Amino acid sequence: MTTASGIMYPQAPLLTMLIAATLLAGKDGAPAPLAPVPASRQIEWQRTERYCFVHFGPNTFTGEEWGHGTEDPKIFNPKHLDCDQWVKSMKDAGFKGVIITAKHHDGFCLWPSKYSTHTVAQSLWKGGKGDVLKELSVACRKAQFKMGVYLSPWDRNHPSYGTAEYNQTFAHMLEEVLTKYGPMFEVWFDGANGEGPNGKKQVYDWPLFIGVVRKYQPKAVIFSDAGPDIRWVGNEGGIAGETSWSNLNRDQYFPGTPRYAELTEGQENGTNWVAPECDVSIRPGWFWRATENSKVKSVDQLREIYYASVGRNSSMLLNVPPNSDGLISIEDVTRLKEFDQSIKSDVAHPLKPERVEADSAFGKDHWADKATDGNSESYWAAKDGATSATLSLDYGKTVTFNMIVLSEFIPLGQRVKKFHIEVDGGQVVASGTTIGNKRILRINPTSARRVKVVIEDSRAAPILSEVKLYSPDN
Ligand code: FUL
Repeated sequence: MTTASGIMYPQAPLLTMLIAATLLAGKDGAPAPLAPVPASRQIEWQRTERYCFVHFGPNTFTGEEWGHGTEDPKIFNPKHLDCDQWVKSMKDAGFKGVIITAKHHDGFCLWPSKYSTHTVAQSLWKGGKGDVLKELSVACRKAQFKMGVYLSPWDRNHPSYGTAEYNQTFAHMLEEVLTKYGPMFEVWFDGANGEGPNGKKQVYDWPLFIGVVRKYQPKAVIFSDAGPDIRWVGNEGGIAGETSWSNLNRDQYFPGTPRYAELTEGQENGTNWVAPECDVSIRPGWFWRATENSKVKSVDQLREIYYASVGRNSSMLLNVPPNSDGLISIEDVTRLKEFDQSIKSDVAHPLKPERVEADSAFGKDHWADKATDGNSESYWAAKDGATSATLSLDYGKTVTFNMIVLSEFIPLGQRVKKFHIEVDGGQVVASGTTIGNKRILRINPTSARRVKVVIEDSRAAPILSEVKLYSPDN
């Protein structure tokens, strides 16, 4: 399919998507999917929820954010590099994967690429025999941790940048990265497109690049401002929209789009499934600097980001940049752990309802209790044709809660447009627009015996796989 911007995105055939959704939906005659629906790689990615970014390279040694590409590669020398330490710090804090800047805008390759003379092979590190991607991939495999790569198309070093030849070079580099280091869960394409060493800008061959990823890593999701699989959220603060659609009119955007503000909310009737990802750094900069060791984000800041990303139908991609020794600094390691403990304590006391009822259901296999059975593959579906519905929870006694987690069953499409939560006597304690993969609502501690989830408006019959309330204490 050729888009308005001239980019061609290979599309999953509609029939395949429908079959996949139907298989996932159960045996008893399930509700029909509502397009667009996610591909299996997108569903898998959405469940990853939070994972880390690693910005690492010559900038780690110069203090630059955007290296010029003229840096002496010898400056890259992380003498104590320990990828096991990175992975352990992240995994111990509940993160599920890591995406590394294999090549940032300065063009320096963290692996010994055959297609560049600006790589680890020209550095002093390990006498030019080192390979950061190799070390990270071994550490990830050992820890069963997901790995992804960031590869900047913009290259301020490569002599062929700005010519058609560069597109081939970039495709070869991609091929190296995607064939030598095991499975990748995500490939991250930066939208920045500046001049190369010859003063020229590149016209990128996106169909070529996307084709290489699909060929060698078909299970990886591809990120850019415009997908094709997942999109930038439109800011680098880690904040998704209060309204957050996975649906996007993808053909209207391209990497580097000036209309990036529209990416925050997506579009209710968007043509493609391209959910938002929230990238944000734990420090002021993307790369490590000694002067920013005291500026690591607080637990409260990280909590706000988590609830505004994972809690709003997005994912949290938290950048934790290694220092010039090649280690994640103690300040960051400690903060990651504190953050994890903090969000885990928020969900330490789930409440179990005694009875669950709905004003309608699609059939007995999709009755109301499927929304509270703790199984994300089962779901409550309102009757066909309903665009509003109510789920009523009775806890049998007065309970106190301060958090509500709602999930739609996304394989059948994102549907809910408007909802509220009310308690005994009809008092509304929370309200919102979209739900999507996960919507987390934090409220002041509220006591009630009965709680209603009222879906006021929906694109098609509402389908919820999870409704869960949490108590602030035992
Ligand atoms: C931006 C880049 O220009 C920044 O340096 C950083 O890598 C960020 C994640 O994406 O577009």
